Amino acid sequence: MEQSRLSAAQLGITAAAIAGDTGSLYRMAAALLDEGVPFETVLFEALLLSERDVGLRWQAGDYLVSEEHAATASLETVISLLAGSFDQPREGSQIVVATTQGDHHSLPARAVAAHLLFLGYRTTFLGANVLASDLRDYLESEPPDAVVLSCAMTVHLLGARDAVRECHAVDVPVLVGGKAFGAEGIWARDVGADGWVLEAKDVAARLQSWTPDPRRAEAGAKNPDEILERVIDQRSAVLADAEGRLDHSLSQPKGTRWREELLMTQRAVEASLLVEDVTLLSEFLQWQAQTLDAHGLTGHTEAVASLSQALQALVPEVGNWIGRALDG
Ligand code: B12
Repeated sequence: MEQSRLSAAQLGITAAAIAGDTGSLYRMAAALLDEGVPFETVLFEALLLSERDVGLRWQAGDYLVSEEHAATASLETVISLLAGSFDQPREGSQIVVATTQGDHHSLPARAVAAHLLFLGYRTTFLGANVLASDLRDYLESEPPDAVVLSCAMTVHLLGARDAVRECHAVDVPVLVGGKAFGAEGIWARDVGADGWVLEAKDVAARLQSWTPDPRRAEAGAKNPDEILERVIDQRSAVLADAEGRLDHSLSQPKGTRWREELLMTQRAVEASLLVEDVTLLSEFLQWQAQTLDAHGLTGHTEAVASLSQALQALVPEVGNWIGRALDG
């Protein structure tokens, strides 16, 4: 299919998505399929690319959060409708697809599950924010050939490590993907993944070619050391201490937004300590500063300083970690 036709279709799909017009969006996707456009192309180069565009344009301030929500909900509904039109095969490889605990970014994983089902895999999609213990319970009853684990944000990497550990405990290999694993998937090995894939559309090909060894992957994985365990134990005390310090340093009342930002920063500190890579925290702090600035919120420096001082006071061993990340 010529690229111009596909780009035109994608523009129409994005417009319908932003308008929350799921019916038109579905009809556009169905029309492409009727024209003989491969399912993968409709899924990854029309529907998912629209989401990526919406995400980037929201980030640039062109779209409201509510418009991004409308678009995501419409695209997710249409992908579910298309997936619902494929019968679950009675036999063949069995794959469980899940989004990491704490992570609500389920759309890419839903698209991966739809694609695998289309290709004839017995596929189960467990949705967003799947607790590692729940994932284990699900696998224990009928261990699948593999788990595909999605994670969009580095702040959820400890959750990804927990999920991989639980999968390996029942000898199920894990293929991971999503922005959380860093460029080139540098942090995938640290969470014990048996494989990493950059693009959602390439999962099926990797499942065909990989030779996972869960025991070897688990042996190479990182686990929280004694100091990180203490940081995790002290989470609420550190947060309360940091909030107290922030109250004194901010001129205007801080509101709940700062609590969310402090919580996310704490998780980024923990994730960077798990993978023993301060650049993870540097990248997070840079993104946070830019995003808060784009949203007209001042006080990022004070917030980061208050968290750094709270860590210094309660877990002195990591007191300079934020400082090192800021030095970049
Ligand atoms: C939609 C969305 C949401 C929706 C998700 C709804 C849903 N059902 O999925 C909702 C509203 C829930 C949400 C919430 C939040 N979000 Co959000 N979200 C997005 C958004 C706009 C699009 C994500 C998406 O699906 N993109 C489409 C995919 C296809 O594109 P992609 O990620 O580039 O994926 C490609 C590859 O990475 C890879 N890939 C991606 N996932 C996977 C998975 C597998 C298995 C594989 C193999 C490959 C793979 O393949 C894809 C295409 O080929 C992004 C912005 C963006 N630019 O991506 C922000 C974004 C991810 N969100 C962000 C944030 C901060 C949040 C919130 C904290 C906001 C808040 N303050 O509440 C919350 C956190 C909720 C939580 N606990 O997870 C930040 C994360 C930044 C960071 N530091 O990591 C982003 C980047 C926005 C931004 N620029 O600031 N979000």
